[in-house]
Amino acid sequence: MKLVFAIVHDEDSNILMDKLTEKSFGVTKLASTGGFLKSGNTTMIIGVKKELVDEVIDIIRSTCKTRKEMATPTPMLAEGAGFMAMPVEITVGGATIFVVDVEKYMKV
Ligand code: 2BA
Repeated sequence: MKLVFAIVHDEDSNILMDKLTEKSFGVTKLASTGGFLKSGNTTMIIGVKKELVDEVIDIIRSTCKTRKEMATPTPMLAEGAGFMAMPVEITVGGATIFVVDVEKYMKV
């Protein structure tokens, strides 16, 4: 058993949940916040048999798009005194995925 954590864009989250549940994967959706942009994103938790992890990742890959977003560096990140922070373009997503082993899985 594996646990897949997928951090995705809010706009992709509902369609991703629909596609996963259509294929009978169990999924839990959590509201989360990215540390860098300090804006909302969505974390999906999917418990799945080891041999089905790649199928889950394929669904995530085909659903979650990369996006360009603007971010303004904080003064701590800026170099030099009197720095005027200018927004910079960054690429976010499609998805940041972690796959971890599950020691025990039960429903009681
Ligand atoms: P955020 O932390 O808000 O990061 C949003 C995007 O900002 C990142 O997209 C990346 O393009 C950029 N970024 C992040 N840290 C940066 C830095 N120190 N300097 C310059 N640009 C930076 P993604 O890499 O696609 O990450 C999307 C979201 O996935 C992140 O939102 C965070 O919530 C999560 N994430 C990414 N890597 C993670 C990790 N190693 N552990 C936990 N969560 C992670």
